[in-house]
Parts: sequence; C-alpha cells; structure tokens
Amino acid sequence: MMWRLVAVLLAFSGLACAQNVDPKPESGGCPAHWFNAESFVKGMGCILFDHTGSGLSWIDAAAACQNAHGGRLLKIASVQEREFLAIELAILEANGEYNPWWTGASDFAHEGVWTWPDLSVVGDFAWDSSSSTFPRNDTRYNAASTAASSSAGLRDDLYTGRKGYICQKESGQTGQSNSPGKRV
Ligand SMILES: [Ca+2]
Repeated sequence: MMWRLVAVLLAFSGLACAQNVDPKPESGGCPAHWFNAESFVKGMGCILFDHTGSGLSWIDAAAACQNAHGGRLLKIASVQEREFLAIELAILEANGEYNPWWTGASDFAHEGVWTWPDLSVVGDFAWDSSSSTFPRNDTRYNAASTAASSSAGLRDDLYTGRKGYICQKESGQTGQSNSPGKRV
C-alpha cells in the first residue's frame, strides 16, 4: 500500500517522468534535474536517469556519471531500494522509456564477483530471478543493467551495449550536471 501511494505521488508530481524540464533550484539536497530518492528511502540519495540519444556503453556511462554529473552509477543497496526503483522504472516505461538502464554493478575486477562502484558486494536480492538465472557469470557479460521488465532486478550484459544509465550521489552533495541530455 505504501509503495502504491508513492507511485501515485511520483506520477502526479512529474518529478520522475518530466523530460527536458527547465532547470529547477536545488531542493531536498539534490541538484536541479536530480530526483530526491532520499525522501522516500533513507540512504538512497539523489538519482538521475539519463538517456541521451541512443545511449552509452557501460564504461562511457560510468565516466558520464562521474565527469558530467558529479556522481557515480547507481548502487541498489537493499530490497527497499530495489522496490522503489521498480516503481520509478515502471513510471518511466509508462512514459515511453522502455530501454534498460545501466547500474554500477560489474565483475570486471574478478569474473563472477559482482561489486558496486564503492566496491561493496552486490546482494543476491538485487538480481533478476523472474525469467532466468542471473548473473550468468559469463566472461562476455561484465556489467549489469536493470529494467522495469525485471522489476528492477539486475541482468549481466555486454558492457559495450548502449543504454540509458542511472547516476546517484548523496543528498546534500554539491556539484552541477554539465551535460543537459534528456532527464526523466
Ligand atoms: Ca562476467
């Protein structure tokens, strides 16, 4: 019930689905264009969904999060965060954003050992278990995307694939987004 209420609030607020919005002043500790997830799930901070053009490879997306946006690719730290993200992705899909999104999970350092950008280990709860077994732990698949169709569960994928991406930073952290892109 609580999450349904959150979804309704997000849908009507326009914060999660407005595209090419005008710059807004910082609110709730998040820069303009960033969504204040912290107000819904403590510790989740500020989130930016960016899907510019045909998308970016995982490596380019990681660089864009750091260099253009002053954050890093998303970490899904808990079941609660995954549930919240699933609602967000469903809203985006309802507004035409069907593509999967890069997260920060990768196993570049050690095949089969999945970690987030802060080097913490990816929890089992984060993986998509609905249609197949993920991660597939294949040397070809070294980065993980998420999507509404997997209820925000992770799927390991070709890192060269071009996708939208989700950046994250702590709320209250300063720093501007320098690339306008397409924010949702
Ligand atoms: Ca792999």
